[in-house]
Amino acid sequence: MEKNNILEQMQNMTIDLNSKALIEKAEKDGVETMYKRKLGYKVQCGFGLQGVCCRNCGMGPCRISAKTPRGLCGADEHTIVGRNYARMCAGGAAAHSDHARDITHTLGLTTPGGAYQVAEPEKLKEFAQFMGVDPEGKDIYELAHEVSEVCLMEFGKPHGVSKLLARAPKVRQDIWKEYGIEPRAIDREIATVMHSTHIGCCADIDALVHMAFRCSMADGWAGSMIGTMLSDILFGTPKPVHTEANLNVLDGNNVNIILHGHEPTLSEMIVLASELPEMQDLAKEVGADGITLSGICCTGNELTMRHGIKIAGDFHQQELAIITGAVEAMIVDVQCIFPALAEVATHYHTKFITTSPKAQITGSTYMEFHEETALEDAKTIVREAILNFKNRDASKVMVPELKSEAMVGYAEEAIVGQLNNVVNTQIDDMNTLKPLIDVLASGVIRGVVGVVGCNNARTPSNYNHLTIMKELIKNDYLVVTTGCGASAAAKNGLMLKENAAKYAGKGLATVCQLVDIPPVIHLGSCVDNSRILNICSLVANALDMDIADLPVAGCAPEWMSEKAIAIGTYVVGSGIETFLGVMPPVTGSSRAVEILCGSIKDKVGACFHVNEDAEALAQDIMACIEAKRPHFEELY
Ligand code: CUV
Ligand code: SF4
Repeated sequence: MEKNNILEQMQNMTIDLNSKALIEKAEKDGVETMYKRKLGYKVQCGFGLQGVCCRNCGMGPCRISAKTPRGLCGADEHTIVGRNYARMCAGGAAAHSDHARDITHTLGLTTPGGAYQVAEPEKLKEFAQFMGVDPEGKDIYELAHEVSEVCLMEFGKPHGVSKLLARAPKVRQDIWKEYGIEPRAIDREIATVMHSTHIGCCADIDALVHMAFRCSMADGWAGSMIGTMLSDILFGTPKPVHTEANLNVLDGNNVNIILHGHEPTLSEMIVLASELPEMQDLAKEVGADGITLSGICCTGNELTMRHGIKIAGDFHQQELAIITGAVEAMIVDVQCIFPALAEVATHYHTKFITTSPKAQITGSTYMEFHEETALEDAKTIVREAILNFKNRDASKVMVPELKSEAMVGYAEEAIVGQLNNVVNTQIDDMNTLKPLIDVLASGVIRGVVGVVGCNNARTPSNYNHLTIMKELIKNDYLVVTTGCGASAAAKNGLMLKENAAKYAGKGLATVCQLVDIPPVIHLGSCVDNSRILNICSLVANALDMDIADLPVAGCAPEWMSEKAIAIGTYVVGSGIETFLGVMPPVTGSSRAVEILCGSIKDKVGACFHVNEDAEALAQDIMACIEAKRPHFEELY
């Protein structure tokens, strides 16, 4: 292949202009990126793509084809696809929930004046009450510790189902009861899936899908919901705040520290540490003007939501960030971290610092972080980053030109409150929710779509996200977003009220101007998809409807992680039609496709819809919501 041709092919795999520039720099610097590796994967394994490869026992791997329609144990394509799908859900639920578990333990470590404190005492009291802990007459830290214990029980309690299901409308809870997908303890659902997908256990596609749903429900309606709630209590409920996004946020004269991964327990401490005068002084001593923190992936989302910390980039830009040559340290904890960062970092001065025993990576600098010694650990890590500034090689630095401004930080309270022109209201009554409901019912806003999730190398980075978001807002659908979808929107000016007139339809643009919201609303990280469940529940409760009656939809245009599959599954389970821009590995089983994209609707009131053509997918979403509107208007 000719050199230019290779470069062009790689650049065509993203629509981000900064990324294109850095892909070219990577070629010059002789650094391999995901885009280069993708070229080597011209043909991907057809069995894997269809989900019909099983290696659940040592007699395999077995692969289903016309000649070999059954594995050695006799498992057919439906069993194998079903087991693989259920295991993806379990993997995703485990990741989100284990993150939530750490946050929950952290709540137990809070002390007045300590590294971790209770930032939202009122929210804590309210939540305590909900969880059955009486806040009356208790010291706030005593209460925090008690709530921590009660929440920890949600992971392993021997009896009963998730307490958080009670947030959903009663009709919805009945649907779950009827189908039997009320999740029990989080760990139990995950273990049950692992057990049932072991060789010689479950071999019925309906039962496997059922199990996958119950496990995913434990993610959405327990793990993620606890994660979000306790993160707000610990670090503050996000409020609208200005930020900037894309790799130009790296500052040529500052020590650049990028935080990448997921758990705010680490990143919040890095923020605290880097703001200390001693660290600022140290930065000056080594010849920098100061310290610039920025984020990648969901850690970036958490930080920008709560502090306006700039978004360096998304999942597909993690290698490119180091390739700018301007990053002193990439500090990571868990999830969505390319092991490739270790190799990329060897070409530059960047320190690639891993911190979690759950995600150690060969070739990284491992500096274990403990919540018990959080601030001290954070200081050690930040110091390491600052001292690395002197090793920066100016001849290797190229910070690309583009960044965009954005307004972020819309928690449930902010979205509802902003529509009601009061920020940080308590969302408790029909009055507060009325403006939101009115604009929906009148059709000024046709519907609300959660466009969320990752970047996937099977589509050009960001292309599906932007195509779908733009089409939706142009047609007066309000978009809420989390995860790397949120980064895509922020990088491209969709999170600015000022751009509403340019991108949004007349109805939506008017609402944006009137109540001061952008047409695409940043709702946080992937665990914050639980905020979407909350908002839907609030609205449905206020109207005495089921979530499935609302003119809303979910969409993951470029999903790639197991977490995303778990999210999609609990969103469907919650009664929200869910649209995927990339086909999950289930096509090898006609039954699995029939159920997931069809008959599951009879059980939960929604199903999956897949279309790998982004324009067409946007049309599908709008058609689906329009079909819901008459019924919604009638009920209203
Ligand atoms: Ni948790 S899961 S690539 S960071 S959204 Fe981004 Fe979001 Fe997917 Fe990962
Ligand atoms: Fe093959 Fe069955 Fe073993 Fe899977 S569980 S690898 S299908 S023998």
